Amino acid sequence: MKNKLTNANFPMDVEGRVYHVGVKRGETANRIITVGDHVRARRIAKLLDGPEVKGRTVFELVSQRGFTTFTGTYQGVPVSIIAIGMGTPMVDFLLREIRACVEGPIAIIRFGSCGSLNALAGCGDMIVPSGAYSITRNYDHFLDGHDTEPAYHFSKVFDADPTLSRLLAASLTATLTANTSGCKVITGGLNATTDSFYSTQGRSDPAFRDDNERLVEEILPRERPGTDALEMETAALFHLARCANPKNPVRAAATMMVFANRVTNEFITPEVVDLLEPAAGKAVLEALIKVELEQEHPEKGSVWE
Ligand code: R1P
Ligand code: URA
Repeated sequence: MKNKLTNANFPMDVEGRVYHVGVKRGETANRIITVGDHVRARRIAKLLDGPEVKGRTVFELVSQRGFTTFTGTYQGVPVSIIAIGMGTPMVDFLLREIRACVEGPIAIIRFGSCGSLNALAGCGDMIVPSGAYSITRNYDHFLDGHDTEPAYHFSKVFDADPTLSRLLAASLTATLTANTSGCKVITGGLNATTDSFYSTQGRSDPAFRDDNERLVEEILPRERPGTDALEMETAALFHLARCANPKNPVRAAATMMVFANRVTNEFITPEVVDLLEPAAGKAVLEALIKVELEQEHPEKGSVWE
């Protein structure tokens, strides 16, 4: 049997499920945490209300395209946690498809990992950026006769939602000070979102021509001073939130765990990740349920009812 497409611009199946994330109306909340790693998503989902609150069970859906959605309530407030994998195309799928399934405003926090360019932000610390920009590889530079063009392009900065970011920073500071030893929360700097973990993050690889030897130490500080973090999704989220129809706004903020310090070359240990992820995840949930959302429309027949 063929699926009937109700809208050629926005394919959904006969049940109203979006094509990649796989959810339908009532399976995602207006408040969303998005992460890369599905193990991290499951860890956070364990903090959601259980059967002791109105007999609730957490809804879970793994889509064929690798998106994992958990929806339930946290302290009685509907929230979704969605693991998307890596990279900006996945952010585009996520935000557009969730928008098509959720009525009213959306608040979304990305809870990711990053490489730190700030000597003060060591492994296990948290960064809450005030804005994000993209660094993308200029394919043309690598064509014969075009190597005078810059090899990498820097976008302008897209701001995080200031209220959501303030709530997030305050919540992380309060929770992490109580739960982990000596974890710092670094606020106010920028995040660079790259289209590669390797070339655009200045990691040299003799297997390929990347022309990136000066990118991180020299070009980036000159182009965008005050950059604390390098990762692969946040600028796409802030950019698309800004482009959302104002009748149906999207408020977006982000926080990143420092997994690699690019100044000192340290890398986080699994033991620190095991301690940090649930503690920071709790802080992110607490910030997310505090932000005020105008005209929240609880969906009839939703999975959290
Ligand atoms: C690269 O290892 C991945 O880690 C970071 C980057 O943005 C990229 O997705 O975030 P996550 O840990 O959320 O996946
Ligand atoms: N995620 C990234 O994108 N880069 C790092 O160095 C670490 C985590």
